[in-house]
Amino acid sequence: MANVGARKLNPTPVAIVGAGPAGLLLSHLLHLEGVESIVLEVRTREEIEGTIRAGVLEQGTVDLLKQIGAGERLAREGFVHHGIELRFALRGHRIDLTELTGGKAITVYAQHEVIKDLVKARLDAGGSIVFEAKNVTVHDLETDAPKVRYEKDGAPHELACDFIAGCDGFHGVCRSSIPEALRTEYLRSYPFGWFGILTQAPPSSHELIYSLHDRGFALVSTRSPTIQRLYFQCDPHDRVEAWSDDRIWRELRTRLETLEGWEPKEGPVMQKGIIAMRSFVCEPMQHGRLFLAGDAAHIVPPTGAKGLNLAVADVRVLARALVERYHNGSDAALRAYSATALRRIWKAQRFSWWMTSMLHQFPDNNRYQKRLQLAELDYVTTSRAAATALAENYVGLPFDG
Ligand code: RFL
Ligand code: PHB
Repeated sequence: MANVGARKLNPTPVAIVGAGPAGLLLSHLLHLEGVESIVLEVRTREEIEGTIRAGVLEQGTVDLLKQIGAGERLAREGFVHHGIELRFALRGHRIDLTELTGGKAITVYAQHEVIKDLVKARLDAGGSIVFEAKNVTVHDLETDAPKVRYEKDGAPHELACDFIAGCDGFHGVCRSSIPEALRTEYLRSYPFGWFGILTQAPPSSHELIYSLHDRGFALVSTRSPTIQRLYFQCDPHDRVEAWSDDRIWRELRTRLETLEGWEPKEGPVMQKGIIAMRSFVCEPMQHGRLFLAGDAAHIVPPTGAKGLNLAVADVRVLARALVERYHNGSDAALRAYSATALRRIWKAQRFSWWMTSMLHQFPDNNRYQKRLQLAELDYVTTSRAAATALAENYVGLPFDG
């Protein structure tokens, strides 16, 4: 990487592509340390603030959002959960996250609410977010004067900067700007998807329920006292229209049944969709002056609730490295960015893969493998050591671990 120590500060030191959790948080973390940035987002503010995605925030994510002044509504409206339930063979088993991790918990607070809070924090601080930035391309990555080109309202723009952060998600343009010969991609696809619904109903449970049933996985989550989020394993090629409300609730009732006759609280389905499941990592996460963060560099299946939290962990490392660069003139942390971030990413990959493997029906699993799955669940719910391993991963590994 070329040295920028002697150069005058660029008017836009850091160009950030993508206003998801990664891009917005990076921009705010940098701002708080006196490093300015511009965020370029292809969608409108209404679209990014309305996209339904994740719901579970790790303890470290919550602590960080509070620390940077974007956690006030989260503290008021988020639901702190101290445990989760694993349900299999028609019985529920509680994992006490807080007791097993020495006081940590998770918070259920929708990703689009985090986005609203971060957009507000950026705009209140005078930050600049260019919405509807079309045809974004990144250039001269291997020089010390990289550029981002884009169109806004039909007019072309060129942004000169010192560094580019590719926070543009899995389908963005930044990752593919790293020459193919210089990156290695690791991919695992799963032979199923998740059918997700939002329903207008009271909570069915005060903690999340992850259930393995002969017919497949189901998950009970929540959003508010009146809106619930539930998922069930489905054929990834299934059609959303093939699922009427009646059929959805019949499937959920079956997959969540217990010996005591547990049933979810039902209501009208307000939104439904099918989510693909994959595990993916791109290495390295940097090329010249381009640094990837979040889904742009890696994807996990949602079973471990790690995607958003990993994006947060990445930009924390990246922000620190950029700040060190600007404050002390040292490139060391930037050079190490990919390797530092990947240590935690691969652990989250392992956890997400493990939760997914333990809790889903795989079409080619034979009887033997199905019994192993049940043995794994039995072990996790009866051994304190195994439950602790789940709990410490679920609430989130240390940022620097
Ligand atoms: P995002 O959120 O995809 O944001 C990328 C942004 O970049 C914009 N963009 C571009 N902008 C300019 N030019 C381009 N060419 C661009 N291309 C794209 C996009 O419009 C977008 O605004 O990536 P980021 O910031 O890395 O954040 C990642 C998280 O969004 C993702 O990992 C999570 O949603 C994953 N996830 C979960 N993560 C959790 O931590 N806990 C959960 O409980 C959880 N549940 C989930 C999930 C993801 C789900 N889906 C739909 C995949 C549940 C679901 C159903
Ligand atoms: C959610 O509430 O959307 C959610 C919860 C737990 C997961 C994934 C998604 O593992």
